[in-house]
Amino acid sequence: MARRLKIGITCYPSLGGSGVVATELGKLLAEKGHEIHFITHSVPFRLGQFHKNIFYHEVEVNDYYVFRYPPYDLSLASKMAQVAKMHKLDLLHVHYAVPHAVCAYLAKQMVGDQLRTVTTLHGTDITVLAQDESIKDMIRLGINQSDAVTAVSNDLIRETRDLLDIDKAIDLTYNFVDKRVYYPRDCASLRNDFVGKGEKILMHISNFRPVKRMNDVVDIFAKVLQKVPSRLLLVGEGPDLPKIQHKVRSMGIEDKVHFLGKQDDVAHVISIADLMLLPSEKESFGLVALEAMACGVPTIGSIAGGIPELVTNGETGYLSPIGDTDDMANNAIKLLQNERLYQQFREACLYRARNQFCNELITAEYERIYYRVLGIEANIPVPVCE
Ligand code: GMT
Repeated sequence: MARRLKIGITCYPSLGGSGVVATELGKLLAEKGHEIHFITHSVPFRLGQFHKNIFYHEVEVNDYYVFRYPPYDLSLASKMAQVAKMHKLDLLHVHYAVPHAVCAYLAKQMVGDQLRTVTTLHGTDITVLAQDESIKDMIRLGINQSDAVTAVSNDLIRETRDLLDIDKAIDLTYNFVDKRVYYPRDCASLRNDFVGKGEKILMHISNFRPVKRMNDVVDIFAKVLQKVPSRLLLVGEGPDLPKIQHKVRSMGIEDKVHFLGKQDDVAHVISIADLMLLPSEKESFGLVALEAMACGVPTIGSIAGGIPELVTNGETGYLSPIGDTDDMANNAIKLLQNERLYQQFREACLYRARNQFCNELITAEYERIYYRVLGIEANIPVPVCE
């Protein structure tokens, strides 16, 4: 192995795909022998068991009485600098540009140029926040001052360039799944808790934000229900939850829709589904569709952001224009009513997830970027995914 690196990782530890990717990446790097220091406001929710190469540093915010708004960003930057000095970190890898890229830049000012910074753009940090003129220049500064920038799809790279007028090279690093965790689980009894004989399960997992188009999720399901006996399982919580609960009641389908709230054991939950619904307005990648793919569950989704780079239309799922719930419902019905076609899609899902988005492949890509910004020659072979 090339030199063992000391890496600080900052992310939103308790929600969203960016936190999941950052935490899983840290765990995989630690398994490969690198020393990983999570610098976050709480313990990342997917951190799991103790590992000798993983350290956790809590960011404590100073809420001195003159502060109307306790300055989290400054506390984070200070903590990054302290940890970097104390543990002689090689680099800080921050996930989600706002405010983390700027905090890393500040930390570097305090520590010195030898500390390298890598920023991974995940989606709404660009597609939503970079549209806000009041913070746009700050996001651009954070990106331009990073030693390397990565984004989770080609579409996000394009959108970053368009919105922020950035020339800087941006590396593509797709989301990944750990194949030791995401594979089709045997969940017959869990499935039977929700469906009767012959019924199908449609599932949606998200943070119930407007970009997820939860109304479309329910509309697609209601249309499918007219043709195929089925249930809708909604996993997650967020601002649109009350609105959706009301919609489900007003449509009179509340006995067919199950609200499961937040769930940690996503691989088991997904394994009971027949289809994943992802009709988002914006979606830089769609980690949940990849998790579903790895469990052999095709996605019915929208042609939005990076989803088409993940879901191969007509092979591992079907994609329709944003808002076209008729087309999405028809595609779902086609798959659910044709067992042979469904099995083909399932096989294609398993193959694609394992071969294109496996943990070894993407972890090696991140390592290559780390060694490059540090100016260390390292031959990281392209792993063979099996
Ligand atoms: O899905 C979300 O809204 C959460 C968000 C986040 O920042 O955690 O997810 C973003 O990052 C994920 C990991 O890279 C991507 O898979 C999601 O597509 C992306 N979400 C959006 O672009 C809306």
